[in-house]
Amino acid sequence: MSQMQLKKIVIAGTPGAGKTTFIRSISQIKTVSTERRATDKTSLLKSHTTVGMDFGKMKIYDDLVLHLYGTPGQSRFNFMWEVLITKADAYMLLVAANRPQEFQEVRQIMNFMNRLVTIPMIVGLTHIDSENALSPSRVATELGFDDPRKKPPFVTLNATSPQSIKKALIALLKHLKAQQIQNQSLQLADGRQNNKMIHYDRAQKRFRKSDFLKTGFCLH
Ligand SMILES: Nc1nc2c(ncn2[C@@H]2O[C@H](COP(=O)(O)OP(=O)(O)OP(=O)(O)O)[C@@H](O)[C@H]2O)c(=O)[nH]1
Ligand SMILES: [Mg+2]
Repeated sequence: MSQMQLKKIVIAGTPGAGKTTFIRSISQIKTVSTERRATDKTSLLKSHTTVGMDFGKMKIYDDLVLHLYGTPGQSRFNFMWEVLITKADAYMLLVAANRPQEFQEVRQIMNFMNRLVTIPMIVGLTHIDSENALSPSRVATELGFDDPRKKPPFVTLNATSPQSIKKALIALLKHLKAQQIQNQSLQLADGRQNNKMIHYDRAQKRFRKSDFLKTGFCLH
């Protein structure tokens, strides 16, 4: 029997990017959340905001479990960003593709994290169904990823859709695995992307193990 692996994944991003919704949509346990009524500019976007953290769990199969931590988006709670990111194996930065006025704040979040940790991260673009959404390449440029070698993977998702969240998590796990292999100076045997449609069992809130074979975390 192989050893159970637990990966701690942080979901970061500006207020309203979709962090709480993401974790609620995908968690297999009742999530822990710390929402309060929004009083400042966040209230223009939505009624409630996270003031502590979100927590959810996702058992991908018996030997791979994800713990998902959502940060508060507001920078006045950045002490929580530090608490969460310093324990994380990887993080996903959610960026609302339709709100370029927040990209400066997004960069500040990245800088904050990068000062504390060097862990794999990917960008998850949300709100791409909005008619004002910028394309992924435009967002990458606006966020300052001019050098393709330094650009993290970009995925698109809708935080209300478990199917799209799953694809985003697969991309993150692949990236994490690739970084681990790179760190060990080994070649990634299969770097091909898995773009197949993925089966999600709504009743059991569970995915097929085979879907995750290509992440490299399933060794048998
Ligand atoms: N149309 C659309 N709505 C989305 C998408 N992703 C998230 N949402 C909605 O956007 C809102 C996001 O709210 P939250 O999940 O509370 O955002 P948050 O990132 O946790 O925000 P804070 O806790 O304030 O930092 C919710 O109403 C979601 O239903 C998307 O891709 N498209
Ligand atoms: Mg939240």
